[in-house]
Amino acid sequence: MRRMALFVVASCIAAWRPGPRGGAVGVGVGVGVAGRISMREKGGKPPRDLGAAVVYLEGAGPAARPMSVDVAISDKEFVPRVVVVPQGSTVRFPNHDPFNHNVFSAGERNRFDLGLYGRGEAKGYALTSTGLVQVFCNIHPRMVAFVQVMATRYFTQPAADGSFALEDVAPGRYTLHVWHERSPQAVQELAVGPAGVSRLEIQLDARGFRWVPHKNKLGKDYPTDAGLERY
Ligand SMILES: [Cu+2]
Repeated sequence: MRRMALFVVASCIAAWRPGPRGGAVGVGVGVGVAGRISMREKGGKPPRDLGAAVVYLEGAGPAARPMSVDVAISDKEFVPRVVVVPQGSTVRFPNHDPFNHNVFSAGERNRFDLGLYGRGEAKGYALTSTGLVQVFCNIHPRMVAFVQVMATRYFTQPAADGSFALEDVAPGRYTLHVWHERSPQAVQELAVGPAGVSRLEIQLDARGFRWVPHKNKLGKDYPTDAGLERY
């Protein structure tokens, strides 16, 4: 019974969400924006992680409901390595390793330090500012995760083959961004007409990528023996 009531409420919200300029936009007005990304790799190798890109439209649009997302820590890796969430969402980092981690982010916005915690524990943080959040561990310098925090619901991640589709986009003018950890960001103006947009082709380029060490949570270099981490 309760589920039914929730469904009705959700339907009403979906039918009359605010439009980009504050007016009401009915269901069925939104259109699709679809395409495919590709990436040039060093040595002409085939791209290996197109699904870790983030595709989004910058511009007016309705916000998505904040959510709670888990990024697991397993075998000294964040899994998944890249997530995209609506503004106000909470990201939790459950530790599955039999030793401690110290998850932190040292950016200007969404700065946090979850402190040391061990196996079976999970700590999280609510991301109130939009933009890219780089998440590190203060003990293990190779651990990195990326959280893209979005102002509107016009975002997605591609399938493994690079294809992507945004649904129910209000016609208008936007800036399309395609972000990937190993490529300069692709940015282009995008006019979305009443028929939507299909067959966008966006090329990324990872050939110039190289790993750059980052600082620890105190802004210092990691110890030079951090590669031989002891737990
Ligand atoms: Cu760690």
